[in-house]
Amino acid sequence: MIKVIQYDITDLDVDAIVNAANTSLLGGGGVDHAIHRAAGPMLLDACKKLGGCPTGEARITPGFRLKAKWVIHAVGPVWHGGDHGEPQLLENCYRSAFSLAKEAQSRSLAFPCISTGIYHYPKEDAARIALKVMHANDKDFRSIVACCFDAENASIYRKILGVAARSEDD
Ligand code: AR6
Repeated sequence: MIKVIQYDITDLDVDAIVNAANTSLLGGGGVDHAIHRAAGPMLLDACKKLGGCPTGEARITPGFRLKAKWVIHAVGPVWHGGDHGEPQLLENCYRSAFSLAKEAQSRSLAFPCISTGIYHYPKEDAARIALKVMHANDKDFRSIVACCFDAENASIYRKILGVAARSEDD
């Protein structure tokens, strides 16, 4: 089941949360900063051992102080106008995250709106890609959460999914 909520992903009680990371995996701003702050310094130590991650791929670490058991660090593309492979890279990044979540036997998984902040991917285009990959994996999870931080993303996701705002309470 796919749910849309407007919330802080670091506070979610799910098996795994996805981070919108960069290729260094060594932290940054936005949701990456929030996740590292909430998980504690052991997360950075674990990330250092991974040696980075190419754009369009993902890596997994424990969640340490988070409620989530796992953090899946997915590297979305920076938006450079759309003809530099951005849609395929964004799709690959969601697919990689799902595949790691399955390997870790996660049944519930939450995503931020990858690439739509500092990386400036157009929100509606990004949401369509995210929801397409979420639908393709829906049957393998008890709950897939599109965890939007801003009202604009939440409303875009709900519009595409065709659900009313109160669906987050379902
Ligand atoms: N919970 C859920 N979503 C959040 C939170 C939160 N606590 N905080 C921000 N968001 P961004 P990107 C939303 O910029 O565009 C970092 O420096 C935010 O509103 O975090 O993929 C990394 O290290 C937006 O919708 O990630 C990379 O260098 C979404 O998360 C770079 O930013 C993604 O915004 C990645 O840029």
